[in-house]
Amino acid sequence: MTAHQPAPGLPAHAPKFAQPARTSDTLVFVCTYNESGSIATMLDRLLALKARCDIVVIDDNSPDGTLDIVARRAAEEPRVGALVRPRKLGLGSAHKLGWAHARRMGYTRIATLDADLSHDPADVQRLLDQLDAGADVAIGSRFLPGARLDYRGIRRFVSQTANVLASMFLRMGLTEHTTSLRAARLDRVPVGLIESIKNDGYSFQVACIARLVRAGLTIKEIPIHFRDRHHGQSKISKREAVYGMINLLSLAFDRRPSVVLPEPSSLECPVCARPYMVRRHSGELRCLACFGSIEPS
Ligand SMILES: Nc1nc2c(ncn2[C@@H]2O[C@H](COP(=O)(O)OP(=O)(O)O)[C@@H](O)[C@H]2O)c(=O)[nH]1
Ligand SMILES: [Mg+2]
Repeated sequence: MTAHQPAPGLPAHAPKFAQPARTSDTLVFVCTYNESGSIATMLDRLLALKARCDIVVIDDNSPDGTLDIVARRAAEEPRVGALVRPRKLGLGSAHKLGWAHARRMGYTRIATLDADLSHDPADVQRLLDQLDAGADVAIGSRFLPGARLDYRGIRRFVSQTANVLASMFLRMGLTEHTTSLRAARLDRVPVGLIESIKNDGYSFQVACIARLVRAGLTIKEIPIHFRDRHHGQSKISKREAVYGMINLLSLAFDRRPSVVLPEPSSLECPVCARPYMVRRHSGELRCLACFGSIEPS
């Protein structure tokens, strides 16, 4: 592993981070793109949880100063780290990097949530409590009885419709399929099951939960209060929403067992020297941290 980031492609003034270290068995990762308005509060509230956890921010070189805020916190708190990517490479690929990082570092539990405070960091503790109570995976649902969803208008309609359609097509007994507010027992999830998902964008979340259910894991949903963001802007595009629908249909009709690709013999990226190479369905090897790739020979 390299001693320091950033990866090639980052401006010289980008803050440098040491490779995150492991100080507990639980990793919480938060994916960010332009979240300078909320990231400090998010980190403070995660650090205050009852369960001791390490926190890694996976940032795509946000131009709004998110990384400077994370760097200040990381300098004083060894439990906070960051993985920086050279440009906006998609929410799904950022999540795959979070899973790959947790594996490489030997964490046994993983949790994740959005950085815009739509998800209450205190709910991470409630999800971890569900893992302690025996669930393999826990999900914060906006649609269970007792849950609250603050979206109004078109956003509310799109979220509700996407999840009703996912319930109808996928029949996994879940009410929530599209959120990132989740926790999992990593030691129960087969190696590579999540890292080898094709989707690099928002549709990753549905593909991920379908794989976890189809792998026979026990999933527990808990009701949450989902707030609309107060800072910054949503990054979801109309294109992502349309692709999400196509992805849902493909998951519904293709029920063959998930193809888990074998890990490459060397995990180290020849471009950024970080240990996040994964095999893609095309046979190509690709780094989840910088998208550097090696064509199949
Ligand atoms: N690293 C990374 N994070 C992203 C990307 N796109 C969105 N995010 C983060 O993913 C989370 C959810 O995104 P958001 O725009 O709030 O989506 P919405 O809640 O569906 O509107 C936020 O923390 C974003 O900053 C991306 O391409 N890369
Ligand atoms: Mg959001």
